[in-house]
Amino acid sequence: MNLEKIMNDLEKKHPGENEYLQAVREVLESIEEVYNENPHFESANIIDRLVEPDRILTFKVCWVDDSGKVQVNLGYRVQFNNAIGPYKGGLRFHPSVNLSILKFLGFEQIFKNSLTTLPMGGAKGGSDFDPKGKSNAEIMRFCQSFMLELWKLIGPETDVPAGDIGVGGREIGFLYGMYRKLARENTGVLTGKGLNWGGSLIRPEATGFGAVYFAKEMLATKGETFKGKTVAISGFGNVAWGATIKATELGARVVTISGPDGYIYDPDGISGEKIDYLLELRASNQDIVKPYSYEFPNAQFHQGKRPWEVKCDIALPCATQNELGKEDALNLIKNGVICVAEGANMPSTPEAIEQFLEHKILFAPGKAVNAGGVATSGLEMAQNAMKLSWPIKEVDERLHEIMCSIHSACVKYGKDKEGYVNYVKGANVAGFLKVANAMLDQGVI
Ligand code: NDP
Ligand code: 2IT
Repeated sequence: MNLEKIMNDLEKKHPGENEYLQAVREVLESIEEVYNENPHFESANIIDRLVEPDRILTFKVCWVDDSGKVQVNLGYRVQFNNAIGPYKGGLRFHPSVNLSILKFLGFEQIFKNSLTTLPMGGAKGGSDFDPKGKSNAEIMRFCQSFMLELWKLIGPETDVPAGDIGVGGREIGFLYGMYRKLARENTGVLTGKGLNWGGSLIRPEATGFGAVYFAKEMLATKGETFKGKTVAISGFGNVAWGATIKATELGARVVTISGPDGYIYDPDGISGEKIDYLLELRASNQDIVKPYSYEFPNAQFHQGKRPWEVKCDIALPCATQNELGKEDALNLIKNGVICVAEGANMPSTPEAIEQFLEHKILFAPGKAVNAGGVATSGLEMAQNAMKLSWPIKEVDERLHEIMCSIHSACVKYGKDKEGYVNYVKGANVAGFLKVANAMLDQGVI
């Protein structure tokens, strides 16, 4: 594999798509060795076929706001690869959304979904719509208009979207309602549905729970547990919420959460009624973290800062891409961090990852750590196909098993001669091999 030539060609073809190029480089660096050892990958030109999405749908979303003004946003769906199952991946509504971000997320999703052991291909979609400050009625009208275009491309055996940043249970409800009306069918076309209309128990918690189950396995390789540990978490969305609950349940103290404007440090730990309070604030569509420090006076708000300056044993970045840079990594290491597990997608920059690996910190990438979300989406699809619902215990046990199996796959392909597990390499190689072999089996299409 001529990595630099591949990257140069991609940069020329897709100038400025920095997140996408970053995600591709990371995967190619990891798989270079296994790719070169298996010449049949090169003769089938697997790399060129993997790095470009199968197709991208771009569309305009027009909707009317509460003042009667017509608003226009952009909508996208990137269908990346469906060699091992229907396209599967979330929808992100955030003003920063562009093609580069959705291509990076769709590309990552291929390998993540492959790791889950379930038959799901990779996709991602979304819009530059900003849900912040919008009324429920505005969100409904936007979702309906968005689905008016998207429904033609998706289906329970074709492409199954779900939530991501800015898309939770409420948005999935509005999207599903419109799909059902247009397609005239009730099928498992979206995951993250409400429990009364085809959703799965544990799906809302699954990404955060799964991340903590994965981190628990990482800690166990060093004879450590969550008990008594101090945990720094960023974000306070769906993923951070589930991770906070599960880490607390396992005996840890979560001391930070964050938003785009800064972070909260709460030395007493964020649990119980404090989580309920944050959920209330989140449901109001407003910035959430600052008011926390008025409600709970022991907590401090650090404007414009990231939580990585706090002393902690475990760090779980759960907000967004590239939110943890080299200086943050060095701070965490200086303060004695033992484990960094990515709840978000690509939250650490390549320079930060380099530091974690160099210092032999337990570090695992989002595509392994946060795969519990999409894995439970896969379990929701299975329940929908059987037209029944499993009890909490069954879904949670399956999620736990899947996270343990992803951990084993990372160890299998990522352990070096000295016994250090490079989870980045392990996850990328394990995810890649399954998809690449499926592509070889199915011929050039
Ligand atoms: P949510 O919209 O529920 O929450 C996002 C959180 O991140 C919010 O606390 C938000 O703060 C914060 N945030 C958003 N943008 C920024 C930014 N630019 N800087 C700092 N903080 C920011 O999203 P999710 O919890 O669903 O997603 C979080 C991450 O996890 C994303 O990387 C997503 O791709 C990934 N993920 C999500 C899965 C899921 O099932 N939902 C599954 C796997 C991965 P505020 O609300 O104040 O803007
Ligand atoms: O990044 C992700 O894996 C998600 N946002 C969840 C995707 C899904 O289809 O459940």
